[in-house]
Amino acid sequence: MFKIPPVSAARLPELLRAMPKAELHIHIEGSLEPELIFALAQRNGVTLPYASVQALRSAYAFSNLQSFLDIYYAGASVLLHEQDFYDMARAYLARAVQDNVVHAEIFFDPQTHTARGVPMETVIHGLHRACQDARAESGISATLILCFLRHLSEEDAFATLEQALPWQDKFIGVGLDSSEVGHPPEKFARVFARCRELGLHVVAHAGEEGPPAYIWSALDVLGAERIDHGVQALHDVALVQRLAQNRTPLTVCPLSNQKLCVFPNLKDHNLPQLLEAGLCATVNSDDPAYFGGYLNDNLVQVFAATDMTARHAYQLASNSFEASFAPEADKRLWQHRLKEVFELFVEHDY
Ligand code: ES4
Ligand code: ZN
Repeated sequence: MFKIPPVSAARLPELLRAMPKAELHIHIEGSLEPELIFALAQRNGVTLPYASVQALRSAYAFSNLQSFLDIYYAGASVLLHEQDFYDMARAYLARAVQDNVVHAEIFFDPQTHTARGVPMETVIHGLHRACQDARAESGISATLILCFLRHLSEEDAFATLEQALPWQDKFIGVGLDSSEVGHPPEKFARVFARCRELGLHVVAHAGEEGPPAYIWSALDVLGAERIDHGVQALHDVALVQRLAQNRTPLTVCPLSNQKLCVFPNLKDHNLPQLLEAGLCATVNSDDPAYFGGYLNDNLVQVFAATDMTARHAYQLASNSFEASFAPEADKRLWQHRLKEVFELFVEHDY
């Protein structure tokens, strides 16, 4: 077992930023900064219901998930051409590299685009090319996960899967996102069964605003290998035991939870308790352009608000690699690099 060196509170933010990490819960459409939204609107001749970058940014005051999703889908309406998807993903990946993210598994919402007449091929090719070019340029490993919108029908999800299958080699799995309450995982039982047959990885948002019962059905009905958010799990002792026993990862997003009022304040976030319960929790940015920060901002702010230490930091980064769908050889290399960075923070008294 690796011995975690004690690190003073003053140096903890530096360590959080420096440690290598994986990002497993990022909606690429949620990385569109207001400046890029306006630039793409102008490039594509799209009219936005906001007069300026400042007017758009000032609309970012959310009371729950739905109030955010309404603005998020409006922002995504500027994406029309392959180059738009490419530019969006390159901007995110460049930002991720600055945060020492060595691996990203990126969600995309094809139905948001195909419903506006954008071909599936345009979406997938733009995003995939960005992942390839970012890797060639900076070494970051980046893969894609196709998400179905749960407020739409299972039939629509099946049609979306069908449209994407010619490019199955360009995404590693499927997820389930959008409005949670009233759209339980069971609604998508058949389409997820088909995805599993196709050999795709399966994840699902559950227990963000919805009850622990949705986490149970994400696991038992959809066969989810990871739960996105999952913070409501702590209300159900048997569920916590199940998640801990199987090391089922939770991709937790502290700033998202704060901005969407899942927790009244960051100091009330249950991340420390999730870790203390032995769960494979990870920290992620969700929709960084909307929630006030990228991955390191999430880490630094949640650590500042709670009483977590270097031990928790190590656990979170290690969990992020364990929870990823990357090849085992890559995971071993990143875990090794993680130890090396922590060793640099050993405090010597000379
Ligand atoms: C999302 Cl925070 C969140 N929850 C559910 N679906 C989403 N899509 C984009 N962000
Ligand atoms: Zn999400």
